[in-house]
Amino acid sequence: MYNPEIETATRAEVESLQLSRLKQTVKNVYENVSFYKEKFDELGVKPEDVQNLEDITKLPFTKKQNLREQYPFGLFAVPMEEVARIHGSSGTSGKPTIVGYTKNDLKNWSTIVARAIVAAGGKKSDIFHNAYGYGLFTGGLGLHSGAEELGVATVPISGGNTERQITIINDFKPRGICGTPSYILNIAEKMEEMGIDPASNGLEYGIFGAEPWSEEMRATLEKKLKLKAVDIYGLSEIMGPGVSIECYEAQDGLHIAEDHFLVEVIDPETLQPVEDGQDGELVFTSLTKEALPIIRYRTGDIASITRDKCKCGRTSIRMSRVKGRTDDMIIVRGVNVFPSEIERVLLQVEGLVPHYQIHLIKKGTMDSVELHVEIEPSVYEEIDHDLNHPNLQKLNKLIQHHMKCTCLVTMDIVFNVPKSIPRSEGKAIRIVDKRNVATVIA
Ligand code: DLL
Repeated sequence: MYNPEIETATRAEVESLQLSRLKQTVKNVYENVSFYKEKFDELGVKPEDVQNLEDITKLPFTKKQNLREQYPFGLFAVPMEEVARIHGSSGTSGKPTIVGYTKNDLKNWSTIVARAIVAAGGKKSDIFHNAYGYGLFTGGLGLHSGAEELGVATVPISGGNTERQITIINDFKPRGICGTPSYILNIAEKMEEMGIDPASNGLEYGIFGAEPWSEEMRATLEKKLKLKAVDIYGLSEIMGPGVSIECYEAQDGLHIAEDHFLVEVIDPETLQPVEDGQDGELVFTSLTKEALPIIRYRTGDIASITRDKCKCGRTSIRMSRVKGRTDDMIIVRGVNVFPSEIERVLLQVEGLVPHYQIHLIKKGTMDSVELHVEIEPSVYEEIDHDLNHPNLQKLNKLIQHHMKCTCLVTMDIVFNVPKSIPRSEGKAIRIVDKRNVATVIA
């Protein structure tokens, strides 16, 4: 472990640290961020009203919309001379959400990510290939700073230019790699096309996240690349990558860095807490951030938490894989379904490659869903490039059947020829909304 004292602390120790940091954070936002002062005053709550962790429920929520309204720096709690870096997340439309870090914030973040890399199986002696995009996106620099803090030899390749990535991987033989699962899959496939066995690169662990992915995608990546794939979660508003990470030993739930982030899980409709083990919306409060402290941030991400012991010995609360975002959930004839659930089913169907897109269309006045899947090249040969081939009709029925049994939805299946579904170089675009103009929901 990178920091065993914190990572194996007792619940009482963690909660006592959280409470003192929470009190400090609440006082800080009340005194330094007018948005929070107004919100607190509206609710009639004062910083002194927070005397234990449960008192957090007295505080207002923060939403992405609030950050947008305060664009770019309205929620910053420090003057610009104390801000050492600015990041942002690209929204689905309009301006990005802007976040800032003081030097201390950056130090904390890199320590948290160093800890995460060790949890994922990383060692100081590693070469570490970082295929997350560098730039306003927090993925590239977030992993980079953590890897540097740990002292691994970091390759700051960023996303894109896949052939060059492959040459570098082949020549440098990194032990660790990180990137979005969809982009790493893209790299692995390109290797196959180039006649390189992705399993032959000596990779031992992969740190994948920044987008929803399924256990089936994990199995695909682990098999193709012969590595252990762990899930890393985070969001710019809270910090960036490293809010939580799975451990190499168990790969069973993501350990939350609770010394820096306080987690709640709420019902997105009633806003009331849900029981451990129940799915709900993740809500985080930052406990140490200086430039952009944030209170009860509604992430829109659906997951559950557990306090059960993990076999790795870490004592933190763990969150489940993120099922999806509330705003990515599609409703097909009254049934709610997340793209990741569709992915789970698709990846079990033989004859398809693990790339797909969900198109929302209008049929007359009704909303309808087309599931675009891509045929494996060998199958495409077998059916003589004929998309009306009876074998495809059989496959169509099979997919429909699985969708109906597992996701409880009926949708039209559209077969695409090999290599025609766009490949990701960062976060994959899974939903294409064609109901009005051709807008894309990223
Ligand atoms: O995606 C930070 C990050 C970078 C995380 C690299 C992991 C690795 P944003 O661009 O602000 O930040 O997007 C945050 O991405 O609210 C989730 O909806 C989604 N997300 C992030 N990690 C995961 C994950 C980065 N492991 C949004 N599984 C979050 C599912 C994830 N969704």
